[in-house]
Amino acid sequence: MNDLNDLTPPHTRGESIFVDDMPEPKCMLHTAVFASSIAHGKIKSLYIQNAEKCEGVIKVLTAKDIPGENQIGRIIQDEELLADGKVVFIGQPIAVVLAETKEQAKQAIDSIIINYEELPAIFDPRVAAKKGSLIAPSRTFTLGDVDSTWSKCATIIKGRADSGGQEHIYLETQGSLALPGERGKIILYSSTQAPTTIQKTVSKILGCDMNAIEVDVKRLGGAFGGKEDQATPWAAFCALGVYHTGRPVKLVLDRKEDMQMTGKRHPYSTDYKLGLDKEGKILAFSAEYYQNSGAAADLSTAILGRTLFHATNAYYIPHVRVTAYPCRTNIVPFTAFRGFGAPQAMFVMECILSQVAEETGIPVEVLQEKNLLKDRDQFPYGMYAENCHARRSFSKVVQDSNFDELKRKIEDFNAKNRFTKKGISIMPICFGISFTSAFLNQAGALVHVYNDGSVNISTGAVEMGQGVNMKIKTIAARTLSIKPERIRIESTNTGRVINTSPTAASTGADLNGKAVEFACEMILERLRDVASEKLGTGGISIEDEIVFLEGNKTELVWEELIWSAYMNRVNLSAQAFYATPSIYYDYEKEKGKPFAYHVFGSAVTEVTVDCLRGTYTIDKVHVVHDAGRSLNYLIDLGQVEGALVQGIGWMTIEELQYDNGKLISDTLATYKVPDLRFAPKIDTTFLEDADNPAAVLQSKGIGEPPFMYGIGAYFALKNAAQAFRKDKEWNYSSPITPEKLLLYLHDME
Ligand code: LUZ
Ligand code: MOS
Repeated sequence: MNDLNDLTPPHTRGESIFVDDMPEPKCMLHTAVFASSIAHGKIKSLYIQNAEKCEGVIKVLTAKDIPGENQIGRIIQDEELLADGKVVFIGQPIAVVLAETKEQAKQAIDSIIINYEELPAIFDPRVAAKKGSLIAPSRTFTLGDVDSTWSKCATIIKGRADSGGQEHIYLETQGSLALPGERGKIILYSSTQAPTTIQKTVSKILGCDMNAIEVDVKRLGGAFGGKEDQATPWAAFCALGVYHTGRPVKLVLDRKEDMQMTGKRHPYSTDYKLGLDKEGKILAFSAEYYQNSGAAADLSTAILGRTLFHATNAYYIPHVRVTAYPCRTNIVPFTAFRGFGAPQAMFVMECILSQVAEETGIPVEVLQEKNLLKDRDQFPYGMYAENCHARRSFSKVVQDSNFDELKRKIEDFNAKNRFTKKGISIMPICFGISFTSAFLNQAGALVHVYNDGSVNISTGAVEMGQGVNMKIKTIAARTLSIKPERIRIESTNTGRVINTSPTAASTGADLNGKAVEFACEMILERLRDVASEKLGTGGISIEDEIVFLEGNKTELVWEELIWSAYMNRVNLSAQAFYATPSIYYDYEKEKGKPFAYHVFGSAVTEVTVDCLRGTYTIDKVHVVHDAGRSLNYLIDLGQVEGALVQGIGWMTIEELQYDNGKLISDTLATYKVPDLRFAPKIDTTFLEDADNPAAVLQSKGIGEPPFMYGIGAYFALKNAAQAFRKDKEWNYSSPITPEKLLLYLHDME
């Protein structure tokens, strides 16, 4: 019994196979992508003939070579696979060279001649909104009556907050390998979170049925949302290459190409207004969010929705009106990224509370505490908080971190030190679990028990380092009551599990795990009948691979039971399906119950700023997180820590820099991500007694929620900086890079 499909050992030994590690088939072609160098314009002429004459080049693909529809838009059909006549962002694919070697393909790119007629481009979402350049109509959520409440407020504040984008920096860049099959079939290996999206889009591009396309995904070297929609073009180019040449085709982007050509987290710019009573209780909140959606919809409209769903974060506000605009600009389409629009909204809410604290003198943690959600509080979208741990996690993190004493110590330190200042913050979170598009909340599983008792499981879940395979193995082992070592998790394959939803929205284990639980129960049911035949009627159970009759141990063990089932011609395969019950949403009214449940938690962040240099360290973060009943402590701990550090990166050092729509921070030298030394000490506690009846084995989704603890770093840094410059107005703009902090500290703006 080996365990080679588990996460850790093969990874650390370098044995795990990713797309680029697969044995290369004979006659495989390599590719290079020719992309737009202007942000907006007409293609007046495109001359590829010289490239086709280059050594080793077999063919150059352009829009003309697409036999089906030149369209990759999933929610809105507004994105061409290959630019046809006009380009709308820098990095937009125009042609793909197929050649015998990667070097030959890359070299041929230089021989392509293109002439553009440049058109005016838009990069700022507010400018886009003013010009009516929207991806889709705006959406507005309302609760209570905002307009008549302002006059009842003791304090009203207004302001603006801006947050930057974020590059995913998955370790494995985007890529795909396509193999020709018989009678038009194409087998695609792809680094994607969404095998069915690839299958469907490729079939549309090629003008064939979905059953002609098989997508297989073993694992990804990270994704973080970046491969929910944006894995498609690379797979489509490979498939198109197979279609035209009959040869295997591979395309794996290098880091720079990946950074230049693929979408990132959406930057947002937001205007807000908030009113409170004398005691600091929030009465009314309004906001307009301008999402920089980029040049095509991609997942922007769904992300915009999640922004509105998280506008009030973990707080209860009785009167709300929030509107969000998906603004079309001439930048690579922005896409899903861990949190999916919620971090942007939650950042705004904390900016507001920080500003209120400054203007009223009420400490921000007092404002936060006073307004935290409790059971039966209503969200602006109509759902009520249930099993709400907002207050519990907040008071626990305050207690566990010794917040009051820490704060005193920091004030003390700051009084004694002129050029080094410390800061502290608390960041509560509340994140809804379920795809907000209700139909996506479905999953299938296929469980096989071979006649030697070993088990093989396929689901729609994609392993991307988040440990979903380990969780699925745990669920199956617990349900069947067998050793996890007997279970192997198969690749995710559209031939075995169909119509898969993307592994996204922190639902991978919830949805697919539940389908696995159902399938295992179906097999168990049949096995109990087999055991009854052998042992006589009575209550049959299996515990730790031993069959029990009426609670008494018998001689019958798992392997024999399975062999008997096989000899008696009993079906040892089961396919099962799960669809999250009781969720619904009315888009007309913008009301419903979009989420199966919410995840809560709170974090305390401590930082130190060198006020002469603007540099800083994120010293320590205390997290109290609600993981339900964790399926795997180490995996969930890893998700909390990884998400937190990624969130801190978004808020602090990760800065996308554009020059007229061209990304200039397009290497890991110019785009800095947190490393081990930058990461803080992290002290994580999971809430006890936090069962969750709404998900498999009382667990909770873990992938995205802890990302938003990272927002605390921004406000801890503000806290420290203001200990140095008490008088100065803060500009609510993230990331707060050392450069920006230095400018704040020393009037160099
Ligand atoms: N993807 C998606 C997501 O298609 N819908 C969602 O609601 C979502 N939420 C978080 C992350 N990815
Ligand atoms: Mo997502 S942001 O692909 O869960």
